[in-house]
Amino acid sequence: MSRPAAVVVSGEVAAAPQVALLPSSGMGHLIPFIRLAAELASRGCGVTFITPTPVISGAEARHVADLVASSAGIRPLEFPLLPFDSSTAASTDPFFLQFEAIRRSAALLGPLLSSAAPRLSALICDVTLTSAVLPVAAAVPLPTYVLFTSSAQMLSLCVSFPQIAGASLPAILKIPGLAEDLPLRSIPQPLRDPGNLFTTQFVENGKVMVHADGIVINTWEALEPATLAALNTGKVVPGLPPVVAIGPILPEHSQSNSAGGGGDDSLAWLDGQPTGSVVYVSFGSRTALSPEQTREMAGGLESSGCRFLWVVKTKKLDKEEQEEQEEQAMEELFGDGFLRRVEGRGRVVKGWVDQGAILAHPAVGGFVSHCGWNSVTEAALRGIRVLAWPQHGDQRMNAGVMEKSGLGEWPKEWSWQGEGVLVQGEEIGRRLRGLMASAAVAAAAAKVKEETVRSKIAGGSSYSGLANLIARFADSR
Ligand code: UDP
Ligand code: G50
Repeated sequence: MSRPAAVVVSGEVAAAPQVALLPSSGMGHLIPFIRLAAELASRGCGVTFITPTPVISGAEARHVADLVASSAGIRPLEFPLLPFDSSTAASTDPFFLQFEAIRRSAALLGPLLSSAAPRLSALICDVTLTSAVLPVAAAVPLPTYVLFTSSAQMLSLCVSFPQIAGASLPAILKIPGLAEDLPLRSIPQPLRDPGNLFTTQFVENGKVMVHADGIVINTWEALEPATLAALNTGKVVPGLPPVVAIGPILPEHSQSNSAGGGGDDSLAWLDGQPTGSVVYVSFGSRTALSPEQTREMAGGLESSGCRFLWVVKTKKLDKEEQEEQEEQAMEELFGDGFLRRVEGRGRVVKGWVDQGAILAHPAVGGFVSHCGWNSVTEAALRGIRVLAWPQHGDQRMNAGVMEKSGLGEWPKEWSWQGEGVLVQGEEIGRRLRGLMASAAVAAAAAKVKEETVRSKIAGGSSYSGLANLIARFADSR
């Protein structure tokens, strides 16, 4: 792909904006940054891609290496972190601890940003780092935008939570400016504990969002029109900078070939399956079902009668997964004879797959998903109907947005992680059969796809959102 070296601003040729991107940790935060880097480069921006090191997962390291190798327009910049003693931190979640390690190293960013060549026009930093990074970037000085990697509804919670938070939260939360109530059971679990590290970061980030030059968000007008309007008219909190919807940030075609870690031939298997027949099953990059729930899932997929491609995770971090004794663990996990009984119509894979490419494959028609926000956006882009089974974090809120769009169904009574209630295989099979047989859901999902695709092509809302953003970068040089 050829890349223009300059952008045209009101008839004149201006120097290309130079944008630094600062992701945090976890594939759900890294992948949208990688995709944004590719979109910005393809629209003529110079991109400096900052990587806080060491990274905590093998998938993260491979993805960054692939991005840098794939595009001459993207310059890598390493950001070595200070040592961080996590033993006294108020969380054991490896991703929250990595957010904290990056936040505590933020002072080291100043010299990196001010000495970058060519001179930077703007910084886009991950939402999890906002309160630590904004003051450092302001001192450079460098205009700073936040990439919000979740929904507009989640952004509304984030910016209003500092006011709502207190010793006890009501069973139903009211977010200013939003028509719908939010049940307490749907918000990320750590937020119910005011002392949790995630809560501290979330509140600090929410408070300072008003000081950013803009909030770039991976959603789009057709998906969350009322919420975006409320955010942009000061109804959620007054004084918020422009919330610019540019989603769905598009999957990179070349991105994950080597990131697969080698050997995944799921796409070749899909080539042999009938159109729209396969249900893809995945709970994202950082969520493992319990062994008992995994066995019920196996029973559910078997009894549904559907063809399926199931990505199984048994550990939160991929490093730990590689250490496991795989062969033996698999048979034990699913119950005797499962793999033999579903042979031909079902495929189980362990490790990384190219989900963007899988959801784009014509054989795939359904998705049993934890509703990580990236997964929701990828399913919408391809019109894949979703059976939502949120597990933790922002996933219940995401499932709510997904269901409201018409893309799929969310059995709200299904438990989430830590509740210790097993969802029975028969129930999973029944809901899945119902979803795949529903003509109404198929039609609604097709409509979501059409609106989503339209938002990304020339003249569409997200296409224009990104164009306006780039014009602002150019102005600030
Ligand atoms: N993903 C992938 N292959 C995998 C697992 C995940 O390509 O085996 C991608 C997926 O397409 C998405 C991201 O990783 O872009 C995961 O983000 P999401 O927000 O869906 O969930 P999380 O992993 O953060 O819970
Ligand atoms: C992880 C998680 C819950 C959760 C998110 C996670 C989000 C929401 C956005 O990444 O991405 C967000 C995260 C952190 C923060 C502010 C906003 O400090 O378990 O909601």
